[in-house]
Amino acid sequence: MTRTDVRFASVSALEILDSRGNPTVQVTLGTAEGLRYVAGVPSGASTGSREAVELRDGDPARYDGRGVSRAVGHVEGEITDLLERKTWSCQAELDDALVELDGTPDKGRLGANAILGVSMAAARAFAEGLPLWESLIPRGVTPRLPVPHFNVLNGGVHAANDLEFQEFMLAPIGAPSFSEALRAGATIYHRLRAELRDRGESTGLGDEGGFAPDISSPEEILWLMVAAIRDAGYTPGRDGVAIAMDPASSEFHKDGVYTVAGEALNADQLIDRYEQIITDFPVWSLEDGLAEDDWAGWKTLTERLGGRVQLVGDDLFVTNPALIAQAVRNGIGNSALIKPNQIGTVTETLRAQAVCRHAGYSQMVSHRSGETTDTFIADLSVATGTGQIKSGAPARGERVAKYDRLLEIERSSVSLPFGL
Ligand code: 2PG
Ligand code: MG
Repeated sequence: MTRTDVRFASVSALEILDSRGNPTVQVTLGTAEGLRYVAGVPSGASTGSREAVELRDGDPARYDGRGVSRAVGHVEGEITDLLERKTWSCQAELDDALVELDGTPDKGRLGANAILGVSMAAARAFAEGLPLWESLIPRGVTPRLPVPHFNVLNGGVHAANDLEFQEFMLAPIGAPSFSEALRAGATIYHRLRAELRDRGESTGLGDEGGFAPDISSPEEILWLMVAAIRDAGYTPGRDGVAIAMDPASSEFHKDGVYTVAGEALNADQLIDRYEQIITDFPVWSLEDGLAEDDWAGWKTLTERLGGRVQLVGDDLFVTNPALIAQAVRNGIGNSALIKPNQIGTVTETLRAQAVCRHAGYSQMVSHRSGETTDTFIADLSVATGTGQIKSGAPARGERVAKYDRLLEIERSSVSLPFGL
């Protein structure tokens, strides 16, 4: 049972730095019993246009306009007044009150970064006495440890190379346990580094800890991955280690044209390319294969490839229950990426996940490219039984914090099932 009588005695926020060196919001809530709960808010780079608004100061004299002192001020001003006004009985009551206080459809007045920090810290207060994941389990859901998706090759807006496709992930679906999946990811990551070095490629890293060589062909990247999987002693494919891609195609789509490695493709041609890729390589999941405003293309993509691969909407759905419901009605995609900061409260995130469950859409819980060491999404992925998480490479502190938290959960709850 979660607590049903949380009284906040202190609320504070701090402008901290995220993993890219940009300011973000950290919230600390103190309860009447003298307990403290902290949460850090992540920040994306390839953002969907319909995401909840991340409030930035826009003052060019500080952090190139990226400061979040106004969001911090909102937490310590209006939101503190709201929080300290009463005793809160549950997360939904508090989150609904935050949404109402903001009063805009996109949380643009107080800032989704201010609101989410409060919502996540409050979730920890409601969980007091229970592990966070246990307190977040929705009714009727069986919690499970997720298959980690390790983003080991970075491109797009997350890296300074010529690769348009943003993410190439290792998905150890066939691993017997979370810890074995983590070991597979780390082992292959190191093989990959050796392979790149042997080929004279750069082993510099992108924003999510994956390598960012100057290779623009997605197929060449996939060959490298398959070689590294084999080299590390694993079997490429769903029985061993599969591959997931997030081209984040909104970023290379303009006026109906997708530009990939110098080639201009329309949606049908890009779908042909994907079809060949999933025939030639063990790719099991494709996220944002087409752009967020290309719903017609998505319809074709789903009809042609939806029976063969997971088609994940990220920029397309922005963790928005209404957008996911609309996609379900129109037969668009078959899976949703789940990022709490795209929608702005824990409760609305859980609602988006409920829409997916009822529609039979799969879900992958996700970090952002700008992260803190907060591990909330690890607990969320277990609680909601999604079976999938992506948190970047099996390297860099802010990425492995989530994977290490999942190791702790695995250790403390040996009966939790693992995988898809
Ligand atoms: C994505 C994310 C996370 P960003 O596109 O899926 O990997 O990137 O946080 O930059 O939106
Ligand atoms: Mg994405």
